[in-house]
Amino acid sequence: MSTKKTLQNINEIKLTRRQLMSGSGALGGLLLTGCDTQFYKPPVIREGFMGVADVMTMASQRMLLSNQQLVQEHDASEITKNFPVWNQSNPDDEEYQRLRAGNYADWRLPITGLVNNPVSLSLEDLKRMPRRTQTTMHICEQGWSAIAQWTGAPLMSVLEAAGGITTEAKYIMIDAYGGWYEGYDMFDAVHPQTILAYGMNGKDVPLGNGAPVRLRVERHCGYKQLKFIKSIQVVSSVEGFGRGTGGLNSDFGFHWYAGA
Ligand SMILES: Nc1nc2c(c(=O)[nH]1)N[C@H]1C(S)=C(S)[C@@H](COP(=O)(O)O)O[C@H]1N2
Ligand SMILES: [Mo]
Repeated sequence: MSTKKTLQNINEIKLTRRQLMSGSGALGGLLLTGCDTQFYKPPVIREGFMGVADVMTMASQRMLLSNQQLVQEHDASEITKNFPVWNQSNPDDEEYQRLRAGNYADWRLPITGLVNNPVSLSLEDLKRMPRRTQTTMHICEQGWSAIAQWTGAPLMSVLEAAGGITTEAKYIMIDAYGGWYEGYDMFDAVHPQTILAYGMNGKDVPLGNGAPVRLRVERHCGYKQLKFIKSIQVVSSVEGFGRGTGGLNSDFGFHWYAGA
């Protein structure tokens, strides 16, 4: 089975949480691709790093941020003319289609779980927050890459808007309309190039590229760049999500950590 076929299959399957947990709909034994040999390098976790912060204080952010490398940012002239639309391009989801029909005016992003003040942010709220613009290369594990400029709110700012994380917080779980979900560690959550992007190449993120908001977590392969974001939960364990591996793609045999 080619890897291309494999991810297409993932998208063709109607993934309900129950199916995932019971294991039906499982593909099993997937081939791993470029990202593991070329890009896979486990994160260096130092003892005492996690759970230091009550809220994310300046000091704890510094600790998480020290030694974190930025990926290369490109010149605007290098932007790819026709950035692909890959896999899901328009989630077959009633709520999503309603939000889309209203131009996402009613879209809300709940940030819940191990945060001090759960909040629900509108698109306008996100746009009022600190913003970051970065021109980066997207590397899909299925063998293509393309450069785009992304604008959005740093995930760290969004967590701060929720009053910061609690001492038990270990992972950020993000659900998407259409059934995808992915988990991320705190290093990636507070990485300066980790943004909730609402802008692409100076315009709103187009439908096929994940409107209204998609994640950019720049050190990772394509499948971690979650589109059509629906909700964020801060958790201490990935148990109870899907098949319990911490993300849809790792549920199907890909590396959970897909970064360089
Ligand atoms: N919700 C959702 N997120 C997703 C996907 C998807 O199908 N659904 N595909 C992933 C993969 S494998 C890649 S390469 C990129 C593709 O992003 P693009 O459509 O903007 O090129 O989104 C990632 N995030
Ligand atoms: Mo991908």
